[in-house]
Amino acid sequence: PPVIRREDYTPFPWLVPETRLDFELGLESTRVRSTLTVVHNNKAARSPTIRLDGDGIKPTSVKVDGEPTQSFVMDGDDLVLTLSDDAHEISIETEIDPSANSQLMGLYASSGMLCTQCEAEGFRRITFFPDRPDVLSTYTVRMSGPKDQFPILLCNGNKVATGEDGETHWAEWHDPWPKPSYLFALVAGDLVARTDSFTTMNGRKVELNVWVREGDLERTEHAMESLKRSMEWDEEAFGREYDLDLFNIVAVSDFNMGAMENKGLNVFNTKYVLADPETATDGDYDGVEGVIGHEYFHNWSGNRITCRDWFQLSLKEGFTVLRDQLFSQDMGSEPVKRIEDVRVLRGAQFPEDSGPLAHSIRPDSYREISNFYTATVYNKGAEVIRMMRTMAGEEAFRKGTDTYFDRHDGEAATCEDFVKSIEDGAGLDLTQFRLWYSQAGTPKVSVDFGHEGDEAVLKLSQLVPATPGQDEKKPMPIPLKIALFDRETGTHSGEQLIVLDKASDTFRFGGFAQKPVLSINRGFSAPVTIQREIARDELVFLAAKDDDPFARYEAMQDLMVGHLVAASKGELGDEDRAAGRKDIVGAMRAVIEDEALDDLMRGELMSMPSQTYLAEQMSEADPGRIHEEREALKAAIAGELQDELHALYDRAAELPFSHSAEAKGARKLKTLILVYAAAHDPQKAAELAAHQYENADNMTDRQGALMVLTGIDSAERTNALIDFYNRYRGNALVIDKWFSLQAMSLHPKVLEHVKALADHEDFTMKNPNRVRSLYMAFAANPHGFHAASGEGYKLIADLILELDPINAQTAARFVPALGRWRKLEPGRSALMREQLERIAAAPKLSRDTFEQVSRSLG
Ligand code: BAL
Ligand code: ZN
Repeated sequence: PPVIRREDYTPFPWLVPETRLDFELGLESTRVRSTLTVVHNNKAARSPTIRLDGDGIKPTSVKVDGEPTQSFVMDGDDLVLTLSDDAHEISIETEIDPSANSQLMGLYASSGMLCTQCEAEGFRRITFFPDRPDVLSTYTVRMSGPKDQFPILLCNGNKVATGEDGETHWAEWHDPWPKPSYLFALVAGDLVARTDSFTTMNGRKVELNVWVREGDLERTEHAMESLKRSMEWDEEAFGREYDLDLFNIVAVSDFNMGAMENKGLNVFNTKYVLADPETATDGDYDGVEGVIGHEYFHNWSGNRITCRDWFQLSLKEGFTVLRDQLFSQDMGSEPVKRIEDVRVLRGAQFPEDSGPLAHSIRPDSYREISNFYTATVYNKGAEVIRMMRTMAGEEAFRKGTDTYFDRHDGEAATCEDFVKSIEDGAGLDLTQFRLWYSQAGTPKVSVDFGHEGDEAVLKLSQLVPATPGQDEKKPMPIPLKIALFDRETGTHSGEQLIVLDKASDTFRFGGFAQKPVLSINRGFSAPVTIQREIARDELVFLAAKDDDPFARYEAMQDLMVGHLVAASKGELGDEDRAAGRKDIVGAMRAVIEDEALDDLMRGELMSMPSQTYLAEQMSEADPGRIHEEREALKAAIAGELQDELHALYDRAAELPFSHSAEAKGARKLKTLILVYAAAHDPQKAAELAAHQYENADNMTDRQGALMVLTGIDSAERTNALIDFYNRYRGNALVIDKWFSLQAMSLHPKVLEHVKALADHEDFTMKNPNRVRSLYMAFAANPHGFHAASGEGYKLIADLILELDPINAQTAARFVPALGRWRKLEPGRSALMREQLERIAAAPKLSRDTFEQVSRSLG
């Protein structure tokens, strides 16, 4: 497959002001007639031909200006038409089979309904079109089909006409806002809606619908409330008002992504729409709110202003992730949301940045753009914009975003357009900051903190590591929020923002007769790794006293990370191990006893660093050793703090179910305490967990208990797994949890369990949620995936090979797990690489999987 390069961008030679589509819908056969008005693009070089992208489709008729023509050729999948003048009307007919579309790109069938997914390049599987984001067109769409099969017919924009003809009915939709083809959407099926309305700041009354299968209607309240909150928040926080009279959300159970921001017709994975206390956890509720917000916010950051080309993906995704993060921060606990977001970044993006698939947030080349819907483009993209906000301050940043929206509304813009708008609107100089868009790799900031006379002296240096294709890096501006704590009083005289923009620099702070304690990268102001020698007692101090919740969390994490990394490397003697544990237990006790903390935050402070994060701290990780040490530390904490943890559990268990922060915090603590208990006294923990399971009146408690039970070989485990399955049989989202919990478990036979689950009657390769529920969960379970025999790697490689012809996009998402071979001890490293080579040698790999595997081996 060819490599596509950012530097090769040229504007399309034709404009397509109007697009008319006519669909005769059928599950097995849908006829599509498209009519495009095309005019020469004055901003591009003149061309006698027009290339219309296609993917696996054939034209059954091609007309120019109403006359059948033969003046076209097929070039691979594309249709290239010769045109004699500057303006024409092109009409093309195609016929597609949605029921055969297992890739879930383009128009496909899902449980009897028809729906579409066009981003990034799915529209070309429906009809021939300049399928690139800088070709904006106004769409009018007519669709017709059997009334009984497709009673509901939806498309972008507004419904302008409907009619019936015997058993068939039709609807015509018009979207007044010019859009690229990736934002086109159509849905036809037997659906019901929860309907509500929202009146915008300028008085536009908008009809809101959340469309689902009949039995799911009761689980849509939270989605609707989240939508209304999103609409209101975007007006207040960013001055953005909705721009149509209708906003539709449709939930679909077969979906590659989380959701899709099609103009006026968002299509969602059911996972991010359906929620009730019986079947959805607190995390699921937060997920629904966050994704509903994210897709809604795209209406401005993505739809009104779209991307010039796919290299600019972070323009809409990075910015929209930041917007959804700020929204969720405002709706719930700001510090806890910040910690969660940093955990996602470190868990998914840092490994990407330090591995073979590292790329900058604005990549320079790709073979398959689907492979670049990554944590780097999304989450690091959000962090980069967050840094601008931190440097500008909230008010000036808002002026910057206002400038961006004013200046580029209606355009297909670039990341450079965004940076320039922030620069002009917020009054920042971002010349050097632009390096964050072009350089990959997580910067390492080394900290040398000393004391001279009455000055605290902070020496910082930065290193941006080499990444594939980028050997040499330049220093980038790194905004670091810091505070200097007086050890005696436990206070500081104010947070400061310093910007490290050189390879190394020294910052001096006067007025310190004694060396203060340094709190750095507060709020995670920069997406970097901080490397510093810090005494354990200073970490204990910060873990107890830091007034920045993130920094306090970080101190707790650092305390445990330092201990576990040294222990896993075999660097700790008995005495050091005991001393380290004592400090950790002491800090944990202080957190339990601190009455100023709420339980959501307490839960964060008490959480262990993940196995993946620990592995990332080592150049050659031994997952088996890390697992043992992590379990041993858990057991030690649970043993030392038995009474405190019990008392905490009992206190938490008294709170009745509600969605309040208090009740959510209590639920988080209960399961966390079970996790600790399981490492210390598995049988006792199994009894406690079984009790929590049986008495649960909500999914958070029930799932938490089952999660702990899956790791303990016991009768309680078997009973709960059987009960859970029978209780929720037929509810796909909950059965996904049942698969996941077993695949994530700490049970010694997890590998065998996963193999058996793949043969379960409810398992199917056709549904991405189900595939992910079993195999993504397993690939993220170091305990099973990194089995010393290499069987875990083989299992994932087998999956990739089997899934690739069915759903290439989903298959390719499993490759990064096998790309970590350079960071493993030699035995596992060789076994993992072997599996990548086996995939690479397979005939007929998709472009998606081929690209990921070759980069991973490269
Ligand atoms: N644009 C793809 C799905 C999302 O990021 O919202
Ligand atoms: Zn998005």
